[in-house]
Amino acid sequence: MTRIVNAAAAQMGPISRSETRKDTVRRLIALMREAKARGSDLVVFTELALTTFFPRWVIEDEAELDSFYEKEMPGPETQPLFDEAKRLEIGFYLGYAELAEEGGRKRRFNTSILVDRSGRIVGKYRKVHLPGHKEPQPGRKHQHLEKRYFEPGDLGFGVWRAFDGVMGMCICNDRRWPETYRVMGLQGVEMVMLGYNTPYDHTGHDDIDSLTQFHNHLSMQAGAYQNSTWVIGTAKCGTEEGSKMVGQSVIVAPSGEIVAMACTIEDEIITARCDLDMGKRYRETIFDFARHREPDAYRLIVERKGAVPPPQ
Ligand code: CDV
Repeated sequence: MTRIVNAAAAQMGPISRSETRKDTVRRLIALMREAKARGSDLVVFTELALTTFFPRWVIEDEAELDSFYEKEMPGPETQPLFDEAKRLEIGFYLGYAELAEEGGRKRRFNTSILVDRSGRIVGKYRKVHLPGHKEPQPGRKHQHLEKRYFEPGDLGFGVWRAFDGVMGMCICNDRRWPETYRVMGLQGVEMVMLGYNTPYDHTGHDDIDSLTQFHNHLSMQAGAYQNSTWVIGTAKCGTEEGSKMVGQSVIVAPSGEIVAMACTIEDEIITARCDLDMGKRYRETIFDFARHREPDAYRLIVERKGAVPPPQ
């Protein structure tokens, strides 16, 4: 019996600072309807899909900063998205800024959730790899202050049984780190969903930044292939508040091949018929972890840290 997930990536063009939550949710619902009309069971929205990418600014006023975060999920403004998903019987991944009251203090995370076809939240993930800085960097046209506005995620890289398979989540910069996929791969992940906001000028080095599109795909294709999993990567892109961000949202097969890719830098749905059993062929041969991985050897190298003789 084959296990097929008809999946969609819902790429978004820019969200301006003045766009209301209500308007953004309306955009997400329009994308969700299109995904459903094209036969999708699951739609993957982007990172921080409810607001502009606010870590590009220093925001001193706490009330203003709080306005970019969700205090509950669903809340009054996001409930319509859940209602529509339930009505359409379509699942979704959604990235958003989370404001939690835990241990008597405010905690801020860059979060994603997985919602099933009945509108129920089945999984939650908090971004682990936070790029950028805590303090504004002099001379930068756009800041990247994720370290100022979020704590590193404290939920690890879990996987969830849903959509007839083993589903995983990560967010944006996580996609560049092999550990992200491997921790999920070791738990048998079959589909990794992620959203991203990737400005072209993210390192300030022209030689690196000119490869932004290449590195975007390279990391997702490698993660998919090396862990025998589907990867769905959804961009927020175009020029948002003067910051140019990469598009090229993709659906990547366990072979590492891109099977669908966005061709605009606007709101756009891409879809693919994802056979969850496709990864099995890789997991049972070239990437049979039980037969071919050598965890003891990896540990030896890590434990010998510092033991390598310095160059003569
Ligand atoms: N939102 C992100 O995590 N962006 C980073 C950029 C800053 C490098 C990314 O990895 O795409």
